[in-house]
Amino acid sequence: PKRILSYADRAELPKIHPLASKLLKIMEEKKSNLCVSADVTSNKELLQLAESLGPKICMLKTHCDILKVEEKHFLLLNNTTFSSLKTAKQPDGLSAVGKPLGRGCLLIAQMSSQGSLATGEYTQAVVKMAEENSDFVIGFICGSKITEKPEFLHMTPGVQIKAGGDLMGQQYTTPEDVIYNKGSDVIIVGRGILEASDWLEAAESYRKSGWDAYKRRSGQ
Ligand code: BMP
Repeated sequence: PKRILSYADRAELPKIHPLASKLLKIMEEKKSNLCVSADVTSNKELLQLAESLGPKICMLKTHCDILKVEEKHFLLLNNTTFSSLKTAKQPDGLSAVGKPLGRGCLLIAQMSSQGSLATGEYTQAVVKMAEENSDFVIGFICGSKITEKPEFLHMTPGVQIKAGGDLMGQQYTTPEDVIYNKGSDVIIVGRGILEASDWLEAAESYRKSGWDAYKRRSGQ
C-alpha cells in the first residue's frame, strides 16, 4: 500500500477539526489506535472497563441505551448530545447543536454486517456529505479507507484477532488487515476483548497489533 502521513502529522494539518486533532494526538502519545466498544449492560462494568483499559485505548465507544437501570426503577433517556462524538447518518441539525460545543460527528459510511446495503453510491454520498460538512464531520465508520483527504478519520468495527463472524451476521477481519491493507485509522473492538478472560491482556494484544500495522504502513 501507499505510504501515509503519520497520525502526528495529520494532527497538525491546517484544516483539521480540533476534535480530530485531539484524537490523533492521543493516538500518537499512547501508541494506540484501539477503540474499545463497551457493550456492557451495567454501569459498574462500564466504569471498570474505562478504569482498567483506559491506558491502552484512544477511545471508548458506548451504547448508553443498553445500560440496565431496572433495579433502581427508572427509565433511561438516551441523550448523547454531550458526548464528544456522535455517529449518525445525517449531520444536518446535529451540527447546529454540536458545533458551538466543539463536538464532532462520525458518519456511518459502510457497515461490517453481512448483506449491508451501505455500499457503493450510498458510501460515495456519505463521503460527499462529510466533505460539505467538514467543520463538523470528522470521519467515518467504515470498512476501509474511502477518501484520500487526511483530515478525515476512518474507524472500523468488526475486528478480531482471528477473522470470522458471529451468528448474527457480524463479520470480522484482523487489526493487521484493517489498518495495513484497508488503510483505516482506528480499530473498534468489542467482544474480542470483552469475552477474553483477561481484558487488559486482550486489549494490549489488540493495541499492539493495531499499532504495529500502523507503523508498517507509515513506513516507521
Ligand atoms: P464486536 O467487536 O463485539 O462485534 O462489537 C462491534 C461494535 O461495533 C458493536 O457495538 C456494534 O454495534 C458496532 N458496529 C458494528 O459492529 N458494525 C458497524 O458497521 C457499525 C457499528 O456501530
